[in-house]
Amino acid sequence: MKNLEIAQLLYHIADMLELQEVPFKPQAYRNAARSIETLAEDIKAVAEKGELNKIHGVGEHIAEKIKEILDTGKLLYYEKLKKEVGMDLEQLLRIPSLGPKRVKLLNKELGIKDVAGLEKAIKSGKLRTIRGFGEELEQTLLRGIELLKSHPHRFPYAQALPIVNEILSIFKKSETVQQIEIAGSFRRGKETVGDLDFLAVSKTPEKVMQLFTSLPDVKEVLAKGATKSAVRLGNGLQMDLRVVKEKEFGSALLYFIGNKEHNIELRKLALSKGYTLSEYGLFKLKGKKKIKDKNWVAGRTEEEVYKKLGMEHIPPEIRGNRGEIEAALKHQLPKLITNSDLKGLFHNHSTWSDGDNSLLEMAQRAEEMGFKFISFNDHYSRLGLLDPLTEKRLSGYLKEIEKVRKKVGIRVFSGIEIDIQKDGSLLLARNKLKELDIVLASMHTSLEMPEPEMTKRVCSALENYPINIFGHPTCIRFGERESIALNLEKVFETAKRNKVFMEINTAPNRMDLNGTKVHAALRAGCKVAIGTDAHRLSGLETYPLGILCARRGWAEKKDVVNCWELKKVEKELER
Ligand code: DGT
Ligand code: CA
Ligand code: CA
Ligand code: ZN
Repeated sequence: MKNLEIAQLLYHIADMLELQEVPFKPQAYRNAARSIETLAEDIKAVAEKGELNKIHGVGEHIAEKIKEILDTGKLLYYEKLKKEVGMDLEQLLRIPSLGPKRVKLLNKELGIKDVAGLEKAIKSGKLRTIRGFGEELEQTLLRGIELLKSHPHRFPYAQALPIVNEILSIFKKSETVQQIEIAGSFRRGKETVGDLDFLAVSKTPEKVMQLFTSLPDVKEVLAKGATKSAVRLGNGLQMDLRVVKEKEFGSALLYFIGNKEHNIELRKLALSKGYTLSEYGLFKLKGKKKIKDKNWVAGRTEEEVYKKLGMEHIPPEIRGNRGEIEAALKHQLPKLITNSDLKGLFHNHSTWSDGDNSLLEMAQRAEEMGFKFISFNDHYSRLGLLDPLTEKRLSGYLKEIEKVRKKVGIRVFSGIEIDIQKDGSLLLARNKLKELDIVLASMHTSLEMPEPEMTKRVCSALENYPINIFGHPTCIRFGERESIALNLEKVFETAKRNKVFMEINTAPNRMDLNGTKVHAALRAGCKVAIGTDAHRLSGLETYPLGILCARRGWAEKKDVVNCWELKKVEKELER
């Protein structure tokens, strides 16, 4: 499934057009990209039906370009733009605080073309000769460059998900394997993955290797051995596959699910209990003698290994050496939430702002999906987005929500998504905001502020307005921009005091807050709310991504507003 890949390419085109100061087109490309990244259906299938231009925001022109990518694997228009721009814009824009405007200025003034050039300009002190580029910004940029170097390209979880499902199903159908599972960061539900790690048990490993290295999307075979191979797919994603013995499958899974820190701690624990643990199994230590088969005590399943070590089975999402081993030894692991614990979905859009479906259609779908409530948070804004809610249209919107309430059997919360302005103010007064069930505040503009100002902006909004949810807190968009500079510790503290819930936004290119940040938010005493940020019916189906983030953050039902009884939700929303 190439949806996210194509969406990202369209975003890159938008950036390049913006740099060239082409009017309107960048927004058109971004709108199309946004629709495609939340499309539930495989875009290839949509193209085959000839229905590309039925996707919201995809007109004749963009549809043709998508077809070209699907048919030929590349896009000449994109290549041409890249040449014209003559810069490594993709990489440069991944640095926090750098937008098209600044990149253009850097290119004009200092001839900077790529990240290396930027780093040189900072280190030689040339950067600060440009107006608007002070010492503080230099530091932010340097940090961003370091981050970029230490994090080579990673793939969003949502982009890897259909690939993983497809590969597992191909192998299961092929009957070359008795068991196959995905390990690594993907299995831990991490929001981005470096590569994919598969593990299998087979009586015919050579057939498994053959099938793996000749999968349809494989572009390059990096290694092909008797029991271990590595390939790279057309989109650049690398995948490893190992075949292990049936007796070792559990211990190998434990090892390859990781993470590394978890493995190291577990190994230490095993030693302290008179065992030695490796990917080959758990063995009883007998003096200083070499590890022997007859000393093998466990390894067939993960459960078996954990049990022998006297602990509960630890869910992969929380394996990170963040206290889970101690908790499992005391049989006090958190009761992590699951998909079926969700009673409702926050943060949804409709045709009242930039969504494709009506309020009624969205609410009915949520009801069909078995939810007990839905909250609408259409954009309330002044500029930028096409057709946002304004003070004038607000009453019409609320009246229609009133009508929808009579037609569905679930609770429909009224609300808006309102911009936190540069100075921390909102466009609506407190008393107006209080008329809404749920005020979700977030940021879409001026994202390049330095940390102290940004933190002040956010905290001041949370202090001074009756906000219920702080939306997509870090503003990260995979492949497009890094997290903004924000002191989350201060934000969590302020949010807790003001009873503001932190959002887990499940747009596939956001997953914001991510798992480790959810963990920090919960430890700071905050509650989290899963917001689907759905702009059409299919967007409602992204909620499992939020469950993953919540689980990685050790969230139990009490921590996640979506899991509460309606009465409690209503009470906690009151101001
Ligand atoms: P990624 O691919 O960067 O998203 O992250 P992972 O966690 O999938 O890392 P990867 O693919 O390098 O390795 C898969 C797992 O194998 C990792 O989670 C733990 C295990 N592993 C890899 N290298 C080591 C190591 O040096 N020591 C230990 N104890 N475990 C390792
Ligand atoms: Ca991996
Ligand atoms: Ca790997
Ligand atoms: Zn938003």
